[in-house]
Amino acid sequence: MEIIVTHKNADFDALASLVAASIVYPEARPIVPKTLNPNVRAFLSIHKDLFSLFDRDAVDLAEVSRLIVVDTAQRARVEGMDDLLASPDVEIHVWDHHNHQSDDIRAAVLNQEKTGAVTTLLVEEMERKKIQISRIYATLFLAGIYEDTGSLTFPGTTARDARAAGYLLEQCADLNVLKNFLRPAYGPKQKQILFEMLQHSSRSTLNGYHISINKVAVEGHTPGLAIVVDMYQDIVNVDAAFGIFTDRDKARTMVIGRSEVEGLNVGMIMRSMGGGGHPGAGSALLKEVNPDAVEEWIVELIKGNQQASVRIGDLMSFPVMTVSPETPMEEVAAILRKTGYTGIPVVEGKKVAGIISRRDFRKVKKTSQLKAPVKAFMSGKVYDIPPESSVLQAARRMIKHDIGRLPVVENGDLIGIVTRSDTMRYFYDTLPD
Ligand SMILES: [Mn+2]
Repeated sequence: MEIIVTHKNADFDALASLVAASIVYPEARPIVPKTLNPNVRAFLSIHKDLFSLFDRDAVDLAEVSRLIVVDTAQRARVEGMDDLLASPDVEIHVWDHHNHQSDDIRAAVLNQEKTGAVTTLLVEEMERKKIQISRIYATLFLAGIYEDTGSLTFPGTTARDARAAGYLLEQCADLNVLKNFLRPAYGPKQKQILFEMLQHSSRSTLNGYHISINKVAVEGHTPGLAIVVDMYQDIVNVDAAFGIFTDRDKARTMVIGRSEVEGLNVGMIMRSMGGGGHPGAGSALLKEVNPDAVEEWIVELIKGNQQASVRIGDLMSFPVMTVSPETPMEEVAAILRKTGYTGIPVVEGKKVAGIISRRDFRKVKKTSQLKAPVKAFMSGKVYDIPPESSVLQAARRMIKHDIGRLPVVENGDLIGIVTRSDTMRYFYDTLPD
């Protein structure tokens, strides 16, 4: 007998790949894990009979000669299969997209690729084998791809995921069904927490911003708190809102913040507390803390105006590699090649006279022109930025003028340079989940 298994706490990618594998391996029985994510459980409560899934108790593991594992390659994530995973008589096939160092399932056949969702690999396989996919199956597979790729927006998304999603839409995957099940968990528990927050809501003004900080007791793992804080901020209508969610039994406190104003960087505040995020949203998980102390800590961090301390002057690189207007183009080319920079300022004394970038080399038509001074090819129109501007201002400036770097100028003198990747690194600090 052949069986298909996936990891515990199955998400949509796990369930979708489990079902997809049962099509690719028509003899194999897909086994539903005992633990499922809430939205997957909700989906299965309506759809379970459509997919001929098996409970583990319904199969005799002693009969199994081939084990197909999807969406993980780690033994610890697969429940109740230790004997099979260890048995030399069982042929193991793995379909996965994670590639962890701790992968320890020894597979006779390993299909492991760095796609956003593992369902993508199985959909490709079905397409290759020209297997028809019905509308309900296409919907489930698309849910798998969308969940693991954040509807194709997460950085780990690949072109293959998008292509597979396109193929499933051609097979009439139903986006209305998806919308209902993929919606992040906002259920009675979350509603209750929001209600409690609203009952005790208070507003204060700090550094000119309207702030609301709310402390709530929660029990056990509570997903969807970020959405609750989002809705809370909307309703109380403040510049920034913070939720301090404490689980007393586990001595754990989750802090979630949300800000709508540029001057109040929640990501910075959360980083100071050991968490992370971006300017508009962030979170931190704290152990053994008193919620009142956490509230004071947040107030202190806002008062200390942490976010205001991040100015372009802090982010810029210096000293700046520059050339003079008389530098020959070939020398500039050599510098760009050596440093990997895409452009450098041209200066006279400390004043920026222009910028020369790789793009400007397109104006060079004859080799002899490489002997000419850079001033003949540089762009004289320079967009610069003062050191006290915010990162967002710098990013907007670069986007508006389609340039990759801004000289930082103070009292007319060049003091540094800031690039698009500097601002990107600042904004795209990872959000913990
Ligand atoms: Mn996955």
